[in-house]
Amino acid sequence: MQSLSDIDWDNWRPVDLATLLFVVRDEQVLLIRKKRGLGAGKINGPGGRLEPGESPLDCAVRETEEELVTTPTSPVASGELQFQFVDGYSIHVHVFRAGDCDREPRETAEAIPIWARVDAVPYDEMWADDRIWLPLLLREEPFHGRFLFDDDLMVDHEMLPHPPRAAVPEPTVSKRTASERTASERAASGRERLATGRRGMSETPFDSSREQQR
Ligand code: 6OG
Repeated sequence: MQSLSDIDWDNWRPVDLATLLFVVRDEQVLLIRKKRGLGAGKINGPGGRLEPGESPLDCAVRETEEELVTTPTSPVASGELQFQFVDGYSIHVHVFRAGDCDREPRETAEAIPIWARVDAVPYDEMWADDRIWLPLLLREEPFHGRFLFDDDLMVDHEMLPHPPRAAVPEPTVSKRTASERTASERAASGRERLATGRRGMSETPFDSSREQQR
């Protein structure tokens, strides 16, 4: 697996579903120095993996409360990120944005809060993909990105032309082969399957020994 084109995105199933949430207020964005979990040591937004039966929005709010002891105000969906790692792990991240939070964020066992100016985001200390899509979130533009990582190294990336949206019924699609379908139809049906949130259904083998680190 060397590039995104090696991946069958129509049948891609993430091992994990997760969230990120960014409070943007007064030309500043609320970030965290993450103390544990996937990406420990890096700067990121608050967020984490969905619990069984939990919606992405509920997860984003819960994780922000757990990590920073503050509740985001009226979060809205901003974009989606699909990450494939070459070792077989994969994670689909729903990203939210909020205009405020109800009290000043506090350090916890999981995270240290950092308010960064929107024109001085510390990308050098963040995952490599962030500098591609976080500017879109800050400009309130929807986004949908796909990324291939080898550990911390971003091997390939692609921003799709259309933001994810609810899949529309495709009554005629089943009569055609996949190659006859348009790219947007294929993308929409893939998103529909992702929206069902089937966890642990990766097409590629997942090395569970790595899960400890994650
Ligand atoms: P926990 O281990 O905290 O859930 N995450 C990523 N975030 C960015 N910006 N880039 C990536 O590139 C990421 N991969 C994972 C999503 C994992 C958290 O880490 C985020 C979740 O908030 C590879 O339970």
